[in-house]
Amino acid sequence: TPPLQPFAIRFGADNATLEPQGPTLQRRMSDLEGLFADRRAWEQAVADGDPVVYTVVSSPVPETARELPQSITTIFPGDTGGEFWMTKGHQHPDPQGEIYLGLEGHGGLLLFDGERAEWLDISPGVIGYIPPGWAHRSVNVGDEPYRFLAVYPGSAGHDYGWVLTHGMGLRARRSADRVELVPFGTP
Ligand code: S6P
Ligand code: ZN
Repeated sequence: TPPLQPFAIRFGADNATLEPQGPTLQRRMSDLEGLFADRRAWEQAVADGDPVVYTVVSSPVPETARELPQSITTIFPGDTGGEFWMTKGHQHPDPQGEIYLGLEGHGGLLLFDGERAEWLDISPGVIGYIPPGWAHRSVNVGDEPYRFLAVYPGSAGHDYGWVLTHGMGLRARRSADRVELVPFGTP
């Protein structure tokens, strides 16, 4: 693919869309198998309407080498077995950095390099930096939709299997009115 020509991309009025827009995707509860600690609660949520947990809308910039795609992720509020709704999480097979810019709501960026886990609070106006080699997952810890803009190298790729094998180091659980971070193995 030849490089694109320069062009402007605008946020929609609700910060949930991009104009012009490229591919979009929706991930439902059934797409998140094996990710929540409480499998029975996950099965119940799938049986109970299989809700949309998050959506991703992308700009038209393609995921190809040397391009710099962007996307807005919207995670809806909720928890499954006490674990806040979250993205699947992934590693970049080609270790390259990425940034997230908080747009709406209140979330967390969970980072795991296979040994160390880090948690960054993300609210509107905050940039979270994801260094090369750190798997990343986003979590909505509020009671409204959490939205962020991601900007990432087009050749970074997405490895979802890595998270299934290695976990993410920590889980974010609802505890009274706050977020409790617990070790990954804790049921
Ligand atoms: C891409 C970037 C985000 C995520 C999106 C959904 O590198 O990190 O656009 O793809 O937040 O998360 P996931 O884990 O389902 O790809
Ligand atoms: Zn990524």
